[in-house]
Amino acid sequence: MNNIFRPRKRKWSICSDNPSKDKKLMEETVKFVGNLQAKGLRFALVCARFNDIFVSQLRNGAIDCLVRHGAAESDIATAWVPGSFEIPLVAQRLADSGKYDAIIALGVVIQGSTAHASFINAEVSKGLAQISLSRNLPVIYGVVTTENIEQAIERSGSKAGNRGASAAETAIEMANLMKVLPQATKRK
Ligand code: INI
Repeated sequence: MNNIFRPRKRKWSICSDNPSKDKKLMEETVKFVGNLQAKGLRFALVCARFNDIFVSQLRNGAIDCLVRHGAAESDIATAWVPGSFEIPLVAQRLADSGKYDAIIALGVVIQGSTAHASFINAEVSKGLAQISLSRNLPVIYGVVTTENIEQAIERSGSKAGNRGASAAETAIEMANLMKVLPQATKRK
């Protein structure tokens, strides 16, 4: 029987017989890592006013995180949009300005009795991913999608942390990672 189609005998992953050699090999690999130093980086927050009581908390968490990691307040801009559905268009404009190292989208979409929220979520996540890839810029998804108000409370600065702060941390790491990655060019 061809090797490729032979059933695997082991059900678990293969363990090395020389871990220290493996460790050394791993240390010699090229690594691209984004650090968490935000000094000198510029950020734009795009915040939805809908469910503002929660979004403001996400924004506070994001700004607090950016500043604690060294960002200057004057390097943080905020654009407010009516609802989460409007976030992608404004994120795209800010991305095209070339002024920011990362964009952070903040909103809270709470599921109601209709499918309205699901449609918003699908468009926002797709839109932000598209902008990020087409503009080659970190566009961070800090939109909280919940089934009810309690879950929104939990994610905007209480039991489940602050999703604005974690989005900001992701933005810092991604902005720095983009700086150390090789420039886009033809494969050598
Ligand atoms: N926008 C939100 O940000 N969160 C929601 O929970 C929400 N719901 O449930 O309706 C919401 N709707 C408004 C939407 O984002 C647009 O602003 C509106 O449809 C106009 O385009």
